[in-house]
Amino acid sequence: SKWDVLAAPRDPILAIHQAYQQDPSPLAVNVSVGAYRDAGGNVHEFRAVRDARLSIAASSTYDHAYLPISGLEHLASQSARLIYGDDVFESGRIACLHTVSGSCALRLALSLASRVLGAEEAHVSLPAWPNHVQMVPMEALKLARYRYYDYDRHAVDIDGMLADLGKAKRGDVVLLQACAHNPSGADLKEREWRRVADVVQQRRLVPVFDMAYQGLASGDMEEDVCAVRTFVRKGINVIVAQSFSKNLGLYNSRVGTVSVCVADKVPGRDTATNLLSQLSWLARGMYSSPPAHGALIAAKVMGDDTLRAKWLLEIKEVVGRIGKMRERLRDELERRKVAGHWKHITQTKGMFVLLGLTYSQVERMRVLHHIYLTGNSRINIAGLNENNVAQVAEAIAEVVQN
Ligand code: PLP
Ligand code: TYF
Repeated sequence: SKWDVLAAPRDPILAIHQAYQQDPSPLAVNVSVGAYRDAGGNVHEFRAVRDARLSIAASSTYDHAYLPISGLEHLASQSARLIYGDDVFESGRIACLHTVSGSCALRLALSLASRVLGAEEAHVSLPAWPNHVQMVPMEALKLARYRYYDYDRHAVDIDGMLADLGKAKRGDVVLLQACAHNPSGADLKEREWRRVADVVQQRRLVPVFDMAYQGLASGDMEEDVCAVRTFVRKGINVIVAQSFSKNLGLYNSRVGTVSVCVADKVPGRDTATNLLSQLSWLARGMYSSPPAHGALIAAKVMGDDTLRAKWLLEIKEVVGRIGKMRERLRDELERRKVAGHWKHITQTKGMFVLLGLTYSQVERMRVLHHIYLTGNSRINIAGLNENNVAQVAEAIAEVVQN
């Protein structure tokens, strides 16, 4: 019978996270799913988020009515300012919609490109976040891959990337991660982004930026958005999917935005408003309207000078701890003289690094050492702390030698 279906493929990252949760060993270490953990190993609540959450909870009234399809306006405008800067925001060339986190923002970005802009193919980095690969055909786009990470050099393959994008067809989507590339942690330098922007402009591609880690690469919000702003300054129309899961630690509240910035204003036409209505129409068919609670918290943090300053300071602390753990891990491996390349652990950015282990070494890490990393040997650096970093290094040493 048609109801007798096979199981769907599992999410390769969340499946490892689940396996960790089922491991009773006190030695088990979770470096799989990309959530920021503090020095004590707990998923972290930002102090500014806590303040905003408590102040909202203390109010004697609470509006449970639906948000509009486009979500919380105050969240959307704060997000657009964070991405494009105040000047571009005030120029009236931006459509920004509050969405159900970065995932729905991405889905809407692809949907707009496919259904409204008529794109037929989407180019995704090699390697990529698995959801990129899954979403593209779901929005009726053909999947193409461009070279991104060179596993031998442990760095971005900029020449391969430019060569592959140079073959894209006019109107194709190119999906770019703005900073802290998942899974490699390897980002382009500003001058490399300018070269990519040249190709995108020449070939009239539709750039979709996935920005799930703004602030968490360099510790600075502006620096981490330089790719998007490079494109905008060049006069390229861009679509941006923004997530607040990581940089506000609001994972299960599902807060994000999708925005479009158009370079030219057509006289007599309000293109930004029309784009917002197209995005709203797509969101209506997908989930109607987004949830409010996390967005109220996020908008309060970003819109209040004191809370915002507190937040930006804490982002720097978070990035500082990640940087320190990158140094600690590299140091522990080099001290043990483990064969392999470990320099890139401190040269890459954000939460992730690809260790360069084989699939069977990763399996041995899991089965023998209770260390849960994804099959491509990606570890979440933020899952490391002083209590487990030596244990992880020791396990890597063992699997490399055996
Ligand atoms: N894009 C990338 C590369 C991610 O790592 C994530 C993180 O989960 C997302 C998008 C979207 O996340 P969310 O839907 O939690 O905002
Ligand atoms: O890559 C990660 O670990 C994060 C979290 O389906 C995540 O982006 C992983 C898988 C997934 C949703 C989020």
